[in-house]
Amino acid sequence: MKIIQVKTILTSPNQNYLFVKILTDSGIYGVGDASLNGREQTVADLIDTYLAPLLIGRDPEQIEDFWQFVYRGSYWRGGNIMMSALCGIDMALWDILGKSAGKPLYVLLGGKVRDKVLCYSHVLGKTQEEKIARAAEYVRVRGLKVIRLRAGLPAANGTFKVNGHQNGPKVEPWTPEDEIYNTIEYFIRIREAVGRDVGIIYDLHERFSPDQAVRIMRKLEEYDPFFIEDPVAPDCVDSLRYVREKTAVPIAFGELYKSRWECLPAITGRWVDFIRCDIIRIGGITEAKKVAALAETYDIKTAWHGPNDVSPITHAVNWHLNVSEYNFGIQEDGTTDSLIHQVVTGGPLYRDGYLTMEARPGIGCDVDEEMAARYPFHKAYLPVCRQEDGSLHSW
Ligand code: KDG
Ligand code: MG
Repeated sequence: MKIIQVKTILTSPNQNYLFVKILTDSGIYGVGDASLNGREQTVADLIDTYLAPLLIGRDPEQIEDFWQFVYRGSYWRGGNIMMSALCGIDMALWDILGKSAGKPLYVLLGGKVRDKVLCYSHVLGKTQEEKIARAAEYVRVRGLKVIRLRAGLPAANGTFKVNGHQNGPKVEPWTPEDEIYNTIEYFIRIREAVGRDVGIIYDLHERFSPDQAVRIMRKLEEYDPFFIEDPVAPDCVDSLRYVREKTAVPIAFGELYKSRWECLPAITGRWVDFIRCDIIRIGGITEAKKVAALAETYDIKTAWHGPNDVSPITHAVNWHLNVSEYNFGIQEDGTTDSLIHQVVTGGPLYRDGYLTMEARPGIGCDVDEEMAARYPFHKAYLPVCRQEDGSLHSW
C-alpha cells in the first residue's frame, strides 16, 4: 500500500478546525485532526508545503518511522505548529492501519481494559447564579458525576468561536485579586449546590503565580476538588513543584506541553496526579501512548485534554486511548457542539456520566468534505488579558 494524496481541510462550523485526509492506492484513506485554535492556517501551510510531499509514495504502515522522520529529521524540533501538523498525519496513518486490519484503534493499542469512560463536562453560563443552577441541573438531569468550572471565562462572551475577532485578539481585563476571591467563593457555592458525591474540577488555566495558586488551593482543600487543573504556567518547572509541595489538592497538568520530554519532570517528580496533555499538541497517538506509559510507571493517571476546539476525531482518539490504557483517570467531554457533527461523523457519545462509542475499524470517524466547504474557514484569534496597569497577562 502506498500514499497517493494528502489533503488539508480547513472549516469553520461555529469553531475553526483543520483536518488531514491521507489517501492510498488501495482505496483506503485515513482522517486526522490538526486543529490549533488561533493558528489553523499556519499548520495547514506546513503540511501542504513541507510534509505532504514527504508522504507521497510512502508505506502508510510505517507510522513510527514517519513520526521520527519529521520530529528528528527536520532538525528544528517540536513546537505547537509542527506537533499539530504531525498529529493530523499520525492520526490519519493510524486510521489507515485500523481500516486495513479491519480493527478499531483500541485493538491496535492492546485491546480494552475497561468498558466505561468516566467523563466531565464544562458548566457554562454568564453569571455565577446561572452556572450554579446549571451545575445542579447537569447532575440531576444529565447524570454527570464530575463537573468542570472556571470562574473568569472570557470565552463565554463568544471570543472562543469564529465570530468577530478576526483582526486581532479581544482584550479582556484581568484583576488577580478579584479572580482569586471569585474562584474560592464560586467553588464553595457549587459544592453546596451539588453535594459531596459530585466530583468538581477547577481549571485555573495557567493564569496564577505560584503563591496565588497555593492561596486558592489551600482554601479549597476542605471542599475536596476532584483535581485542580493547570494552576501555574508550564514555562518554569519549579513553579509546579512549589505548588505541589504546599498543597494536598490533586493536580492535573499539561494541556500546553508539546512533548513527552516537557512532561518528564512533572511525571518523574510526581508533581501531578493526572497528566493532561492535548493529543494534538504532542504529535498524536504515537506520542500519547508513550506519555501514558511513562505516567503509568509513576502511578499517574491520564486526563487527556478534550475541549470543543478539538474535533470529534480527537475525542474519538481520546476514547480509544481511554479504554485501552491501564492508567486512565477521566476524560474531558467537549463533544457537544452540534454543527461540527454535520462535518465529522462518528465519535464518542455521552451517556449518564460516561462516554461510549460504536466500534468501527480505525478511529471510527469521517470528514464530509462537501459539508466542510459549506462552512468556510475564517481566521480568528484567541483573546488576551490585560491587568489594570495595562500589562499583558496570558489568557
Ligand atoms: O483553545 C484553548 C482551549 O483549548 C482551552 O482554553 C480549553 O483550558 C481548556 C480546557 O481545559 O478545556
Ligand atoms: Mg484547561
